Amino acid sequence: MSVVGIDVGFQNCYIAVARSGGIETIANEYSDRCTPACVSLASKNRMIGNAAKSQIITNFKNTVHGFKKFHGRAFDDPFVQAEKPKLPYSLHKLANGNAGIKVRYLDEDKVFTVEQITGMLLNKLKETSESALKKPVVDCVISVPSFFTDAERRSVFDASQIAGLNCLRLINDTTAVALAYGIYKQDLPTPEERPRNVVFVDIGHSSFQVSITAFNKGKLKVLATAFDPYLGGRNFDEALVDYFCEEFKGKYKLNVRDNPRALLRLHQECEKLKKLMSANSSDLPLNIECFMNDIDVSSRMNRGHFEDMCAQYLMRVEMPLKAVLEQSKLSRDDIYAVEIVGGATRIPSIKERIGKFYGKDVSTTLNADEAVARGCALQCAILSPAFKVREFSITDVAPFPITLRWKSPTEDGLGECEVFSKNHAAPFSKVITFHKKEPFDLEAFYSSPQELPYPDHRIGCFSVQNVVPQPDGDSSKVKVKVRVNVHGIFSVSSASLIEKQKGEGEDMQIDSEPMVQNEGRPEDQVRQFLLQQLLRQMIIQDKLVKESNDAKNAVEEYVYDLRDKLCGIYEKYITEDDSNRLSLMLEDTENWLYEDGEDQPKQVYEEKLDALKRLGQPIQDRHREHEDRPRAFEELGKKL
Ligand code: ATP
Ligand code: K
Ligand code: MG
Repeated sequence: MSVVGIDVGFQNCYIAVARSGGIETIANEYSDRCTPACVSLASKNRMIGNAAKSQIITNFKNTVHGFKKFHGRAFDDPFVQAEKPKLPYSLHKLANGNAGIKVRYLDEDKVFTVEQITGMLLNKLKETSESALKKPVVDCVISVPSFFTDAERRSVFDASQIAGLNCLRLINDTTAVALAYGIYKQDLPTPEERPRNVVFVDIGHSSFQVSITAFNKGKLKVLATAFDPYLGGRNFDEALVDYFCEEFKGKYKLNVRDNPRALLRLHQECEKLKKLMSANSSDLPLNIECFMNDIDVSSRMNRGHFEDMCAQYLMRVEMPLKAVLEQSKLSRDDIYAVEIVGGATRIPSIKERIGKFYGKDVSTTLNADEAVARGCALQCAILSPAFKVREFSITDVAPFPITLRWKSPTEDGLGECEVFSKNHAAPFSKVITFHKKEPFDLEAFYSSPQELPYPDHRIGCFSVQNVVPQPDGDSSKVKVKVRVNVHGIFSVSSASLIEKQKGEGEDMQIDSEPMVQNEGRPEDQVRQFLLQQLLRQMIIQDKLVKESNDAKNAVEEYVYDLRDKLCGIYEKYITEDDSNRLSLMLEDTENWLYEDGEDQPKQVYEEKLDALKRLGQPIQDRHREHEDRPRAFEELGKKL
């Protein structure tokens, strides 16, 4: 059984695997350990990851990136609505109100759910890990931002199922990092000693997360988490883009925002410039040739100016740092180290602000890009029975308080209670006892909507059925189990009716069958199955296109190779007439490849190649025979 951890970033994905030698981050077919979170749909196939990223400008309407925050969101959600005009591709309102992604695929207009798009990406990452491990990959652990709500987590989980993965845990980014930090530390305090408290900051492309985690030998406990879900590297890119758009309007009379391709190019160049400025405080050039309307543009920027432009974002760095410290009830002196990960922590003034706030130098002992994936792989190793890894217990938190409200049709027992307080330990189960004579509904919701980065505070409705009064007419005792599970998802998992046993000590449970029905998700399994089938079809289609491309390339290569050799090393082994005839045929084939042979099934190319080889092979054989002869004599000579 394989042990795989996946960090699905807003921009960058990483995969780590556990092998007997330890945890290893693995590279994709481009020898790149980072796979861009990008899916490109085209008229014949799909491209995912690096191949898709190269389509961002050329096929901008159908190349989907920056979709991670659409998980679990309604089309009308204010965040979705604010993103929409900035996206090069279109969003579409789905029948269930969610945001779907509209693209042209196989020459038809198609709408994909975000689960399908992430499913494609996850499936690609699955394939990458399968080719590294040389065996099937099913079990995995996937990271999500710590502030992801129930709806967002369920959506990512659905995506993992579409991808054919069995996600053992959705783990919070900063918790994965904490695990990667702690599991190999030999010098952690014993369980009786005061724990070592470490701050973990992860600032990625789209968001900012921070946690404080307490370590003792063999365990970690997250004390608190805080976040700015809308602050990340991309805000800094956008600030540069805004600035240059404005500048080019005056300087070159260009309306960059009206030209999606130019705007995307500017984005890419600004991101590069931003990264350069992290290493370099001097004046840096920005040059883009043939930018728009055949105009070359150029400008300059330096770190000081950039920081001024981004003052509004830099100001926001402190807030989560402060919030997490307050919630943990620790003082700065209790903090042992501040570990930073995520690409955007490389921005010097961000790093500085973090260090300054906690009054210590930040540590960069973890790999800033790979720590999340490595932590995921470690968690997978711990959960997998097939893998031996040292015992390490992880206690996370539920970042948002959850309240349960109940009502029944006729009884007037309307009530509510907070079942999970802020930063309650998770995963965690609780049993709540009700006294009821009839079925009743439970409504779960996040009880401090102002803290939520997500506009809808409802979690779900659960109905407890089959509740009847006691034979004597009294209320029955109904025990309901509520749970924040290992994925950070809330559920009402079971209910049981307890019958009073007159005179005897213990109550007896008379119905252990779960009677809880979660409203609104009954047809899920069928739907998931159909989506898996659909993905499989797309994979087959991509494979056919790839095979046909490979076969076509083989013909092309053979043509060039043979032509070269006909005027070179093969010249002596073919008559001039035959050579001329063959050359003509090669030329015909080359022309055909650009015309009728542009797009054919694999077989057609294979037949073409066979026909060429029938003519080429005898020449090659004669050549080889001649080459081998002196060597054979030499060998013979040695033996004699
Ligand atoms: P998220 O965690 O929000 O889902 P992600 O995991 O994809 O996003 P990361 O890969 O951690 O994000 O970071 C990517 C961001 O870091 C990008 O905005 C990128 O431009 C930025 N970045 C990377 N290197 C540097 C650098 N040297 N200087 C400044 N920014 C950098
Ligand atoms: K990442
Ligand atoms: Mg990240």
